[in-house]
Amino acid sequence: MKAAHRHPAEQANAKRKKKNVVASAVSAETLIASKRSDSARYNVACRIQSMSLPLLIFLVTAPGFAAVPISCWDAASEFNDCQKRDAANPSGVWSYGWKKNLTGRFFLATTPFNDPPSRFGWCSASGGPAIVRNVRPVTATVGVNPLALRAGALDLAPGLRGEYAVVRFTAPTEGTYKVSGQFYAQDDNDIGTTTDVWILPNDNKTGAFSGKVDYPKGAPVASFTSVQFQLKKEDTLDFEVGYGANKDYFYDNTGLNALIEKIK
Ligand SMILES: [Ca+2]
Repeated sequence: MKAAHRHPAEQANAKRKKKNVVASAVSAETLIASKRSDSARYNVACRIQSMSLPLLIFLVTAPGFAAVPISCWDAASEFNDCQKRDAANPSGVWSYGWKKNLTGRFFLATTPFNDPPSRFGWCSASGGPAIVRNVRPVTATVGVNPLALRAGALDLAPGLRGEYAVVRFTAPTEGTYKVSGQFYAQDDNDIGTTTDVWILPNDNKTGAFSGKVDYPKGAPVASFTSVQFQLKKEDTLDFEVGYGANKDYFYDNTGLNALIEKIK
């Protein structure tokens, strides 16, 4: 039925419904801006920010389109470090930990890593591996042969005996997940990062992404673009960093940017 032929009361209802949808969209964006650390709300942000308001209104009001099947997660911005009021590991879809070898058992890194004012995170009881973020909006310079940790950067450091630093994503539902981002050298000094880097589905090398970061002699960045994984609920994707072919963990700090999108 065209709007012009509607009963006046029905037209008024339609206007109120449209107004409510717009108000909901605006309030949802406001909510997300103030609560980015909450994964569930951040997922809503990704959905809303990726579409225009008219499209959002259509999707919310059209029969059968009440739920928008798009979700995304960002490893660095959602990192829940030890100095936060709601500090937790695991935190939502994310767990931070380590393995003795690439496909071995996953151990949670339950020891807080505190290096104020910039670096906070989690590490093993021995201090390494460690998963740390620069929580400040300026570069953090660390050490004599300096490590320059960019503002907001997430950093994975392998262990002395070849233990892998791991950021684990656990799929909240079954589906196809697209992963894009990069591992990159944080130790951009004379010695530099030399690491082997991986994205491992369910602790398995089959179907995994693998690369290496070699600041002194090779590529300082290992990028992964739209790599897809078919995951069941509770399946895992492990972003892992090892000490590389030189079997030396000194100056092996490796940055991680990873955006995960559930595309169907
Ligand atoms: Ca190395």
